[in-house]
Amino acid sequence: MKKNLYYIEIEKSREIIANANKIALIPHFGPDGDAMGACLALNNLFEKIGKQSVVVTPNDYPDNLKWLPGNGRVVISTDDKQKAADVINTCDLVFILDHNALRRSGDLEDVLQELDAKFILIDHHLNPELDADVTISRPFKSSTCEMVYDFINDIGYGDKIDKDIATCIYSGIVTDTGNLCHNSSNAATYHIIAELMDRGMDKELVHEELYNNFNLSRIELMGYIFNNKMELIEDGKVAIISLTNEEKKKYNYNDGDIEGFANIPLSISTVKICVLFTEKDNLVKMSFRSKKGYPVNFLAAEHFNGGGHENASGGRTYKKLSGAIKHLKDKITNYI
Ligand SMILES: [Mn+2]
Repeated sequence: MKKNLYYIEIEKSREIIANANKIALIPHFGPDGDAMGACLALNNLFEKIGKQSVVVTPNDYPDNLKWLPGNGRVVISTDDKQKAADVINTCDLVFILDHNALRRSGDLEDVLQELDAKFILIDHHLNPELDADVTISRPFKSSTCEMVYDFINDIGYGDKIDKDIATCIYSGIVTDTGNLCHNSSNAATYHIIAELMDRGMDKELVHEELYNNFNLSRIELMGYIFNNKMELIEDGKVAIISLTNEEKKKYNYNDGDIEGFANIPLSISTVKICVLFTEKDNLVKMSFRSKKGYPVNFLAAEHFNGGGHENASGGRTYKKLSGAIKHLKDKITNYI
C-alpha cells in the first residue's frame, strides 16, 4: 500500500527525534497561547522521555500564559540574547511551531539560519516558506496544539500525554479558536478535548488562569477603547478600533493586554469585519477578525503586508495611524 505523505513525515520525525541529543522548541514572535502551548507540550513530552529540550522564545509573552506547566524553564531572547543564542547553538533538532517562516522567529532568525541542525515544522498557517527536514502543514486545523496532539500520538508517545501536556494542548486549542468560536467546527477537535480531560486536564482551571487573570488597567483600557475609539463604517458592517502609543502609556499597557479586543465588535449583529490598529514603535500593526463568509486573509495580504487565517489575520504598515486607517477605508469596499 502506498503510504500517504503525512506518514512519511511522521516516520522521518520518529527517526530524527530518536537521533537528537538536544531539542529547541521555537514559537513565533509575540508568542500566543497556541504557540506557547505547542512548545511547552512538546517540551514536557521530551523531558518525560529523557530527551534534553528547551523552549526559546523570540520575545516576552502575556502573563496569563505564564502558569502553563514547564513555563519556568523558558528562555526569552529579549531578556538574554546571548543565552538564547548559546542554547540554540547546542541543539541538533529544532521545532518551528505555530509559524512557518523564520522571519517570524524575530531576533532568533539569524541564529536559526546559521544553525546546523534538523528542522521539524508543525503549523496551521497557509503556505510554509521554510524548507524544513519535516514539514507538517495543515491550514484546516483549529490550532498547532491540535496538530501537536496528533503528532505525539502518531510518533508513538500517545500514552505519555499526562495532565501537564494535556493542559498545554488544550490551552492552545481554546485560545486559538476564541474559546471554540471559530476554526473549530470539526468533531475531531472535541474528541481530542474529551481525551485531554480523561488525561486529567482541568478545563475550569485552564479558563480561570487564561481569562480571569488580568489587571484592572486592561479593563479600563477596554472601556476607553469601545467608548471612544470604535468607528462603524460601511453601514455598520465594518468596525475599526485603534490604540496609539500615547494611550498605551496612559493605561500601563503590557504586551497581550489587547488580546481578544478585535473579536468583541463581532458580537454586534451588523458587524462582519473588525480591524484593530495598534501603534507599535514606528509601525502600525493590524488585527483582522471576521465572521464566516467574510475572509480577511486576502485583504491583509494584498494591502497590509500580512496574511493568516480566513477569519483571523494580521498585517503591518509603516504608514502613520491615520494613513493606515484611511487606506483600509479605501480598500475595504471590495471585501464586504
Ligand atoms: Mn495558531
